[in-house]
Amino acid sequence: SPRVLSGIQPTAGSFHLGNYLGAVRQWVALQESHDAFYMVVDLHAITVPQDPAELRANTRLAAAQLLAAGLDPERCTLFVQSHVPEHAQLAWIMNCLAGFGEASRMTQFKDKSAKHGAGNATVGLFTYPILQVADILLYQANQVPVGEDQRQHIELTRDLADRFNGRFGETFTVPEPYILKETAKIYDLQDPSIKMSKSASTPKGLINLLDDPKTTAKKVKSAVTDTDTVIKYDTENKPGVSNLLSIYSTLTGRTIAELEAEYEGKMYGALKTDLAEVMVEFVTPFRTRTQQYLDDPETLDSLLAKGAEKARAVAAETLATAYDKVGLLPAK
Ligand code: AQP
Repeated sequence: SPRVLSGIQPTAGSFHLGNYLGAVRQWVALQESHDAFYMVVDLHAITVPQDPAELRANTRLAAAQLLAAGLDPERCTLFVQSHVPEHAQLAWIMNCLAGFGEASRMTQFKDKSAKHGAGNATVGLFTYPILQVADILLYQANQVPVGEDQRQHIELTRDLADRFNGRFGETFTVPEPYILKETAKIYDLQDPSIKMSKSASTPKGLINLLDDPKTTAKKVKSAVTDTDTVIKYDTENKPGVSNLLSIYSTLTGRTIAELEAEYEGKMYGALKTDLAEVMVEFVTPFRTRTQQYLDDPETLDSLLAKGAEKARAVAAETLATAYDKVGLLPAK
């Protein structure tokens, strides 16, 4: 079966709704039909300063949330990026293939480095899209389920795979992005012109999945809409309402058209109250399940160790081929 690969950062505290709807939800679905590899990308996390003890705790927390969201270690390979050293090793090869100019054009780097103040960004942050290239190519992934913000990095991955294959002979599968239109970009609840993001959103605009459900309900109810009164999906003129409808539709499996019909003639308050309830119903069991996995760190760690072993078997083979193609002398 076709292979998918994706990763998520071990964020402090909690995944947010954008992470879940944009990516993790698709991961859960794809494990049924695909040979799926999913990882907690701790090497990406250290591109910005991290407290060592917190990073360790957040890595476990991320894995617990992925399991709580529905990843099943029997159906997918779930692991921690740094447990598979081949990621850093192939990244070096890719660093030596990528142009400085093309790396400089990555908008995620520009956005993220701007937040740290010009000149303060690390070289690691600059090359993190290239580590991502290595992440994907190591597994010969056919598809990469991500949010819209990652599209440019998948393009870079395709370019570098083509370049390597052209220069050294067919080696890497050229992957496709897997981005669902409806949830490609979840917007900040207070500013629907920007994506919901752990670093750009204000706390009120950001739905953390592990927030107290009361807080979540409050955030939904105070979401910014517009001065009109019609509940209609229109991203251009009604970005706030459209964002709420997308979230509502995805979480309930009901179409936008159905929701528009149901809320015809109703006030924004009614939509928000109902969506708040839907959100609470979603996050409450999610919180409980996450806590259950965290309460048993030994099981969690051994599950991640098994995942890393499975991942390494694939990654080591690809890396050996790439080293050989490049002309690195094998150790006797
Ligand atoms: N708002 C979003 N809508 C849809 N998808 C999103 N993703 C992130 N935000 C949205 C997707 O989530 C996956 C994991 O991304 P990540 O590891 O970069 O997580 P993050 O760092 O927590 O995401 P942020 O909040 O966007 O971080 P910053 O602020 O650092 O940039 C990816 O597939 C991503 O597309």
